[in-house]
Amino acid sequence: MARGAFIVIEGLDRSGKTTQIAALYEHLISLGKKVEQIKFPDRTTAIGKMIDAYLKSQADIDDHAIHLLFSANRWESVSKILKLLEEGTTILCDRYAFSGIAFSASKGLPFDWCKTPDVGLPEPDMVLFLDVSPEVAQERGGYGEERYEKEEMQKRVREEFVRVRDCGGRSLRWEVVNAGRAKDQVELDIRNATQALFNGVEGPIRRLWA
Ligand code: NYM
Repeated sequence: MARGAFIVIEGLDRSGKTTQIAALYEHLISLGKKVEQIKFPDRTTAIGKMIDAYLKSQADIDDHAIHLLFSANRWESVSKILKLLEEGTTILCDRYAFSGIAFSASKGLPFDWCKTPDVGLPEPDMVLFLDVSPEVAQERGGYGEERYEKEEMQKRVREEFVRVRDCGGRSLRWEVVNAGRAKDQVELDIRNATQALFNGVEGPIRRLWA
């Protein structure tokens, strides 16, 4: 039996990730596929609660320490991810290690240092990067109240995402989707890009940057 596909959706804040994941999820359900949505940070765990307090500015945490907590928050989900994939369930994941590097590096932490704690995580079969300019993102009702949700920071993060893509390694499939267009157009592009994965993937799950 083919294993489930591991699909990650990345992008700036307000790029439409949550809406698009929900749409793809509904599409897969309508096709009778086994599919689960996950998201990082997962704010429900003990580590996730510390991250949540940090993002809401209720706690101050050193930049290095919070970076490691974001990574630890992924590692604590690895057994669940592998189990779902082995059972043949497709995973749609809202943010992953790529956000981790892009956001921390944009604060000035060394790029390679940022990458190290995530080396060896399950590698996605595809990363869909929803690309939107910070200006368009801002027009979409403005950013929220959390840390990082400012146009200046988002500009730097977008640049870091390009570096993250370029360090992806040979096997990583990274598709850029122009997310500055109407929701339905973006939805169609995402469906077309991921269609070949809907029936699962042959072969073992690879490890990120390992
Ligand atoms: N974020 C997210 C990071 O800084 N590092 C990470 O590893 C991850 C996964 O958290 N602005 C940032 C990006 C977002 C914020 O994400 C919360 P969301 O998708 O709004 O819950």
